[in-house]
Amino acid sequence: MAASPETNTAPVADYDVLIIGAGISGLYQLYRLRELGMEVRVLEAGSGVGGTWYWNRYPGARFDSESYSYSYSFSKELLEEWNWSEHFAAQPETLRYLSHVADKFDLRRDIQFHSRVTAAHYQEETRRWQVTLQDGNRCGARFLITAIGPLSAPTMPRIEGVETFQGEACHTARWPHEPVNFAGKRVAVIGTGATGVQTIQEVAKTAGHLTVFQRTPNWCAPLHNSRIDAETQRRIKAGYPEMFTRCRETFACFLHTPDPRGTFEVTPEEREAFFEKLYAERGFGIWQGNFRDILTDPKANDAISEFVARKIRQRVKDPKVAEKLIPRNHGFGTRRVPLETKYYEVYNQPNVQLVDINETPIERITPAGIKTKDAEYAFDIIIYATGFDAITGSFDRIDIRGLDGQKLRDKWANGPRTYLGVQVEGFPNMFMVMGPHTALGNIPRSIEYNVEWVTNLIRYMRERNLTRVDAKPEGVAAWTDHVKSLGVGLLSNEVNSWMTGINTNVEGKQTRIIARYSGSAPAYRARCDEVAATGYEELALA
Ligand code: NA7
Repeated sequence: MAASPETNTAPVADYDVLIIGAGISGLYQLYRLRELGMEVRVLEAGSGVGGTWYWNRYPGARFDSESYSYSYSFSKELLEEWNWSEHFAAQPETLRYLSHVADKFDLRRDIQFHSRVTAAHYQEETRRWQVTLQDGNRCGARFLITAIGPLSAPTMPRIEGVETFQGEACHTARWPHEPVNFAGKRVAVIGTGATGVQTIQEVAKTAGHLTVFQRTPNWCAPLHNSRIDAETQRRIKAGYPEMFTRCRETFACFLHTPDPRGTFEVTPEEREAFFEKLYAERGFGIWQGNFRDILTDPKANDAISEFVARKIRQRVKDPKVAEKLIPRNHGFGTRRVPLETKYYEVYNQPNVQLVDINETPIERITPAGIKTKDAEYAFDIIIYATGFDAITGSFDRIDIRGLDGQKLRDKWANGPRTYLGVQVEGFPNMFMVMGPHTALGNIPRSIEYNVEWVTNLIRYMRERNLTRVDAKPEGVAAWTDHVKSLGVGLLSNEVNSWMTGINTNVEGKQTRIIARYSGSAPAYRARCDEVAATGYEELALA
């Protein structure tokens, strides 16, 4: 039986740093800390590296940021040798890439797999963290780095009878490693977020019959993926330095950045032509590279929403179905925009049915399938594309305790409070990579910055024999207020979504919070750089 952290007296293994998670953040953090000559251990719940790309093996899973803009940028050799086969690589390729990174830099020898962290307690006497794993084993370190991802705690729907279903059932983020065959099968998908959309368009290709249970439609836009030919490959590689420079300069580290014009500063014809151009282009341009005011001015937002609604009506043959697929409770881009490949056309297929569960709510899952208010559906497979307990959820799942046994979960009960999204006051020597309140956007770009900032701080401490770093209350108050003020006026903060901390399936996550930093990535980095340049005066170092 696993011992609790209080009673287990078994000797613990000691390290300089413990990193939780071997995803993109954890791998890079390990690489950087090794350069400092530190003893590092990465604790990973899965059986392999990759994080998000390890867990999310669902059919159709792929990037919707351009693959090359999503690579690590720290190694020229790695950039040169890796060939992305498509503009938006599918999950298996991304997992191969991360596995290649782990091999190339010999990272695996410091990664402990099958090691889910259940508790992490700070001990002031030793200025060290003690970490407990699910199997009861423990280890300790001066520093604890959470590289646990903003979207890694999957949530099942709170629907009666979920456990009674007799067929195959799976959450998309816990997809089996073996292929699942849909041919001739009756398949249900619950959920139509970015994951649901990718799953639906893929499963519809082979399923005998697919029924989509939709609660809230999302505004989707075309991905326009294609293979990368040899000449394009050559151009991408030659252009890496400029591309990464551009990603450093854009608002959210994407290749795309808002157009400086306002929606109504151009003629209606110019506006229409610009929207058409964006709709025909690859990737997030229509969301991240649109007129500068579409996410702040409700009228501008209406204009792009009406444009995309027209596209949906053109693409879906049955007008009734088309109307169901058009969002009514939020405007374009105010939630995460799923990028799709023939998603809307799926609903023109004879083997696909859309069930609007606002009209006919799901009453329960039965042993045979799903019972709604007016029908009973039999299924062989139910796919739950029901999302994550986002941003703070992965922290909530670990018993993290700081000074005087204070629980992080309690501290954040009314929403996260952080210093630069990296530290939490009262939790000395703990750093978060991609925690709440940091710049997310094109995540690997943000990860590289975050990891390097943390590494530099640890280097600074070692050089001065400092063993304890904590955020100051005034620093936390100022940063948290700043993050909140940045959210004012953003239409996305007036909408329920994982980005505002809402999850109907999790107790206590029904109130919107400001969990994301919504300023520009360059401004975020400038602030963090300033802190480092002034000798971390804003932190309590000892
Ligand atoms: P999302 O975007 O949170 O989507 C979850 C979907 O599941 C969404 O359509 C939900 O409807 C639906 N859902 C959740 N619970 C239920 C219940 N109980 N009944 C019916 N439908 C439900 O998660 P994703 O995995 O798609 O994407 C998360 C991010 O990962 C994505 O944005 C990318 O950045 C990567 P709702 O909208 O809540 O009405």
